[in-house]
Amino acid sequence: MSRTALRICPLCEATCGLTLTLADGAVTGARGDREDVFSRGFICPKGAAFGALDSDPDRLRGPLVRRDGRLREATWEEAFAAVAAAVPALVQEYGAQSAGVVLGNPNVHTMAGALYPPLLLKSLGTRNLFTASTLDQMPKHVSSGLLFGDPFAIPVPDLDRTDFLLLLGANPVESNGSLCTAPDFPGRLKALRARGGTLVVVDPRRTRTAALADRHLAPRPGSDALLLAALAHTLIEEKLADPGALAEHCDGIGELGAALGSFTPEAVAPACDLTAAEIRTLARELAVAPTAAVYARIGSCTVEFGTLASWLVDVLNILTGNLDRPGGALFPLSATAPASRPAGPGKGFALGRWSSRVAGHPEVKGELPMAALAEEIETPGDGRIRVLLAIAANPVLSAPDGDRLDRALAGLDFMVSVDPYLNETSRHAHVVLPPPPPSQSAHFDFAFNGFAVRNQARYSPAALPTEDGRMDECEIHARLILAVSGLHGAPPGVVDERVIADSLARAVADPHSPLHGGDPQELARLLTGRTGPERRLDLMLRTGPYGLTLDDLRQAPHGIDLGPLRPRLPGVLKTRSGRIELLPDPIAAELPKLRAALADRPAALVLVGRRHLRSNNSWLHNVPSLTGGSNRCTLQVHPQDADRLGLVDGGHARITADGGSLEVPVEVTDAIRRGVVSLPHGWGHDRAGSRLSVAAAAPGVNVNQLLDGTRRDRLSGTAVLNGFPVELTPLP
Ligand SMILES: Nc1nc2c(c(=O)[nH]1)N[C@H]1C(S)=C(S)[C@@H](COP(=O)(O)OP(=O)(O)OC[C@H]3O[C@@H](n4cnc5c(=O)[nH]c(N)nc54)[C@H](O)[C@@H]3O)O[C@H]1N2
Ligand SMILES: Nc1nc2c(c(=O)[nH]1)N[C@H]1C(S)=C(S)[C@@H](COP(=O)(O)OP(=O)(O)OC[C@H]3O[C@@H](n4cnc5c(=O)[nH]c(N)nc54)[C@H](O)[C@@H]3O)O[C@H]1N2
Ligand code: SF4
Ligand SMILES: [Mo]
Repeated sequence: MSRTALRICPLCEATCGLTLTLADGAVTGARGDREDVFSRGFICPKGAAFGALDSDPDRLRGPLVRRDGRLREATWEEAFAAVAAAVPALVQEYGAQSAGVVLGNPNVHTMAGALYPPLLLKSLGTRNLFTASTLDQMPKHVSSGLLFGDPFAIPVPDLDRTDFLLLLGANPVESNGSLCTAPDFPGRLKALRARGGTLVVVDPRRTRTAALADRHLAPRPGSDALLLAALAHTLIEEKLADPGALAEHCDGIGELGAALGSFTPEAVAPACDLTAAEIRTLARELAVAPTAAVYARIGSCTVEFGTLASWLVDVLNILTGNLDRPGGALFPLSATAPASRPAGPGKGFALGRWSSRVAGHPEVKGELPMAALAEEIETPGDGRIRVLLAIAANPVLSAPDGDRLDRALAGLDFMVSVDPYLNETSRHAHVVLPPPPPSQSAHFDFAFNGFAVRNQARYSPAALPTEDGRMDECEIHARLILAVSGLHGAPPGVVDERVIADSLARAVADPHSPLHGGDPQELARLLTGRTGPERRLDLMLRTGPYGLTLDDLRQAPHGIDLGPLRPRLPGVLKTRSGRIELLPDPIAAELPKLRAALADRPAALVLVGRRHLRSNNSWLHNVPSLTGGSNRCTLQVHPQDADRLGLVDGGHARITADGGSLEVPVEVTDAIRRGVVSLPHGWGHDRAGSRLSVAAAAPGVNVNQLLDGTRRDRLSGTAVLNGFPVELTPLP
């Protein structure tokens, strides 16, 4: 007998609703849920492979504990007892800073990852937090923090209503979008063109997204900040800037012209390898479009001037009057956002409140750069990281210089991995705690609803019961928190009940909360969830801006549509001035470095990454239906570069950069511009002790081995992963 169940897909930021077919306690099929209020039936090959991924035989079924140097199967009780025996004692002996926490990307795709890491950090009392953000979007958090006072106030392009979309360094036809949650991104781009709108794509590769565009510009990688500065300059110089009603919310508009003075199209054109005329035309088009949105992602973030580029994106949206208006770029409002408060001055956003121990890297949003993790483990002295908790993180492949990190992890006194796979990183753990497959967990998108192109709320209860011998990931996190806090053995529910009690105490005392003046105990009894995390979700919904409850979501299994994005200024602002701070000091201080970069001689050959529709960072190469075909770890080279360097399609090359060298198969293609090569990340599955049988058969190479981690976006600590110089030599 088969039945169906609905499940929001956790594999990318599009959050599509899936209809799973279930038989004999397993997922036998997945299709798009046509009634889903947001995704309306859209699905991609990864979502369609949900069943195969869910039942991957290499997924760990139970915990592993290291004994006599080897990881062996153990009971959950033994696993948490091992954590409880090791971590509090080490922290007691060496201090709170001897513990480090690494949070990887899938934490934004699980309820556990949203609800528990803040509590874990608080229990440990450490400042050594490293996350995928400093390999990704941290520049955007910093620019939003500085502009709007809130690092999470990230405007998203109003895809469904805009007349003009300028998209830089993103390939949503393959990635399905990022910091812009939009199921069927490709369909929405086609709809934009069908309604007479314009799409301009800026990417050194002719991607599938670029193929949909009215115009594709292929500048030199790393030059987006210059291009965007020249666009802003042109708007000001040609008197095309018209912030309209935004002007009353902005400080610093007047100073912007002088700050960007030297970035004329003529000055930046050689560095970008575009013509000044192309840049001026683009600025004029942006200015005259009835509505327009500028949107930039990975290719503009993980570069040397990532924060400046991220800032300039919003500067352009402001100068053209498009920020916070329909058809422009708006701030979403998720159902679990804290209740809004009256506009006015806020706490602001500070950088560098503390620094890393070894190299003195400034803290950003409470984090240290992932690229500094290895040195913090290796370098002797007080506060050296001896204990590491890695949750849904595979930095050995995702971060610069994986070999060094690999050695560093091997030297830890104690390491815990919360991960379904024994892979390049978790193989170093002393205890591995595997979450169940996604069919056995409930789902709510705490993170992505805040970046969605339409306000909506959807909840998926677990499609299948937790299999015998498995533990829900929320319970794993709760027990881990208890084990590191010396409370091993306490019922995991106490973790949630404490959060609920604290949140209720705050809510009833907060005059802006819908629960103001209530009785906390009474309110706690009202919460309807069957589990701790469900009760916490219920509470967040009740205190949220739409006053929803978990029951409301349960009664609407295809989701609740909360309407198109609406203007939210000045309510979102939390700067000290209570206004948009258009030219914040840290940005102004960085601009001379961008100006100086104009004089740099560009490298002859630089490398950029790429994503494939059937991949997902470092962990989807173990599903047979998602591997093979065009999803390969090849080095893409332009035909003219191949000729010049003596490389042939299907041949091999040695590629060398700061961090090391690799042997790679060459793919000659004119879909990449001259002077640029591309290698995808997340490969290199050939390390002993991993259990990834499919991935190991076609391991690929780890592109991040080409980096030593010293190239960074200074303001955000984000690693440069795109546009770094490489050298190529043919191999026989
Ligand atoms: N060169 C280069 N490097 C890059 C990038 C690039 O573009 N180029 N991109 C960067 C970006 S944007 C990111 S976000 C990072 C991502 O890098 P990471 O943060 O390392 O994330 P992933 O590789 O997605 O997966 C990490 C781990 O999560 C585990 N996992 C999967 N599902 C679950 C789950 O439900 N629960 C738990 N607990 N674990 C789970 C996987 O087995 C894997 O071990 O890589 C970065 N690295
Ligand atoms: N299929 C699939 N989907 C994914 C992922 C995945 O691994 N696979 N990963 C997920 C994650 S963690 C993230 S963060 C998102 C990322 O989502 P996107 O930001 O859309 O990432 P990419 O598809 O890597 O597209 C980045 C583009 O930037 C271009 N680029 C490189 N350098 C530069 C530059 O200097 N300037 C400009 N203008 N362009 C440049 C590259 O050629 C590439 O086409 O995707 C998510 N979705
Ligand atoms: S686009 Fe993303 S969310 Fe949608 S089915 Fe594919 S992987 Fe899942
Ligand atoms: Mo990412």
